[in-house]
Amino acid sequence: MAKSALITGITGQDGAYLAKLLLGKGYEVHGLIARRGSDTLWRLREINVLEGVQLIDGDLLDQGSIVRALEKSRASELYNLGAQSFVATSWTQPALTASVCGIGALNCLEAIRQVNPDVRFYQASTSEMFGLIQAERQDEKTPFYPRSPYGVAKLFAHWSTVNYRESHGLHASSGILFNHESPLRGLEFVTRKITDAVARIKLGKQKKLALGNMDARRDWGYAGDYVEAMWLMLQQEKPGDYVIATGVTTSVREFCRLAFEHVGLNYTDFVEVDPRFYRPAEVDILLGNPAKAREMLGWKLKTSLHSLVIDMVEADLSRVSKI
Ligand code: F7E
Repeated sequence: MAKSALITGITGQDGAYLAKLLLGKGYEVHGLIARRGSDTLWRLREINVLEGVQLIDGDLLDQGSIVRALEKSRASELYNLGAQSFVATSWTQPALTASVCGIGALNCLEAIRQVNPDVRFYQASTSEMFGLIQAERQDEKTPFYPRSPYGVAKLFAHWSTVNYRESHGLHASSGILFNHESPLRGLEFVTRKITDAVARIKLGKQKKLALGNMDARRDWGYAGDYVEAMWLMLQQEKPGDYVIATGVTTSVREFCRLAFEHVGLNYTDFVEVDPRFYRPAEVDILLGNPAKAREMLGWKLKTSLHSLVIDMVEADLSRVSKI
């Protein structure tokens, strides 16, 4: 019988790539879908997985709906990718962020206990938990110091995952993923904001690009590579926590330079700094050490930042040229 998986946040970037990966491995893939807001199925459509997945109505804030989704899907793996994932919004909607990112994870863990404690659980933890970094390269042993309501909420979810593993013996793992991008990234995040603007400027549909802190540095990888690590974590005999990162840190400025350079433009001619995009507390630099994932999971990074930038710019050129 085919294995069955349930994904919260299936309509997001990672949800779409994970659905594709699991379908390719012969899984039956179910996605919890909140049906709040506008149509968010474009990613599933764009990478041709919408037909293959089964969507179940439910919400991370409604534990009963997660219970029902687990029962209906008979999933043996639950991937909790649902979130209010835009850090800047977490200052204007801190309680919503805490509920969805924090209590949402707890609701998943409780639902597993209720329906079937053998269901394996993946929690989408994040490098935002390191925030004001306490070590030059962050790994699983680095102390956390979140700098945003989002980071704080994710830390609650992370420790709940550890706690349910230790208290109830659940196979619950936490992937501490550093920033990961792709052509499916939302436009509010800086990488996609840049590649979309590069395409619009190149095609004469936009004149300038306004950004915030261009000196912030991130460890940027490709989302398609990172979802593989999620799956690998749930295939291990024992659950655990793993940092997933590239081990290279790059500034927003350098990302801009690479993206504009790909279309033969100089970013300094188009980018303006607008303090409106500054954050109340910034995470200045992140740099992960994925040695444990390499050794224990056999996880390998396949995509370089340079080729990721090119893929994102090309995808946006193609989209913008059709508007
Ligand atoms: O910002 C700076 C901004 O919004 C990156 C989420 O997936 O990764 C992501 O969080 C950096 C920050 O991502 C603009 O201040 C400058 O330093 O792309 P971002 P993020 O906040 O790092 C982690 C791992 C997650 O878990 C999150 O869910 O870029 N920046 N100018 C800007 N950022 C944005 N968005 N827009 C600007 O105009």
